[in-house]
Amino acid sequence: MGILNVTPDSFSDGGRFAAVEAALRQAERMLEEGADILDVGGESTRPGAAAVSLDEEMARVLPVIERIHAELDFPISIDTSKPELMREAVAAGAGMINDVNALKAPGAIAVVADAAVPVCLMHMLGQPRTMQTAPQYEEVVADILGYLGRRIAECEDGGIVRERLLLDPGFGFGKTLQHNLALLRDLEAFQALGLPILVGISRKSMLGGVTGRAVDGRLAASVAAAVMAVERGARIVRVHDVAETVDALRVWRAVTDAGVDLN
Ligand code: 9MG
Repeated sequence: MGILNVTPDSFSDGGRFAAVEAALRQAERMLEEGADILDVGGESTRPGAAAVSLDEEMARVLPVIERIHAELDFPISIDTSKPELMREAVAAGAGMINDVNALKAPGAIAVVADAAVPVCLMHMLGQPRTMQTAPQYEEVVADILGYLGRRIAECEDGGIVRERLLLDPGFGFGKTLQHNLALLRDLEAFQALGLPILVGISRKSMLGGVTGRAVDGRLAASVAAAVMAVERGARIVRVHDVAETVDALRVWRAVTDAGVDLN
């Protein structure tokens, strides 16, 4: 899953039309590099990020989704927690919803039940503005497994069929470095819930915590983490650097499959 952020930076040189064209070019590149899904988002979820109004988020992402849907054969996921935008994005061509808030906004479950598209439920402790202030768990893996299990039940009660759900432990969302490392080490435990696992680790601060590198120096760490996640059962990895991740996963796949047909 390639990440396409549509943020104010993308409008700085030439306004919204230029931003849509730039987004289309970025999408084309990620498709060529081997991404299977494009995740389009208009509100940053980084710790401390400012909230964006519904109107602004819609104005950022809907023209981009419409244009990419019209031009490319590329499954699009909408990264949002706002039910109104989920509905409009699906109408504009998105075929999946990625919600870091696990459909907790009022009305979100009903919108998704109606839209009948796959949805990723991610765990987050707190809200982006405050989530990194001393997050605490009794036992991080068990606590998040319990949370996701409860969200699955609430979604099913609200009319979303289980087969449309994906799960994400939410690396970096209300977790210390030690929590994040434990989650990656024990990612296989999430297979117990019987649903596909999606993870986003690309360029995140946990990798800076281990390597001491700034965001633009975390490529090797991101690729290594993606391979470890897939090895532990992740079905989708959400990444900035598609070409490098695809190459690494091709090597992992070739080694994993080697010798299967020998006997
Ligand atoms: C939008 N977004 C940012 N980080 C993410 C992560 O780790 N997982 C998912 N599903 N979405 C994310």
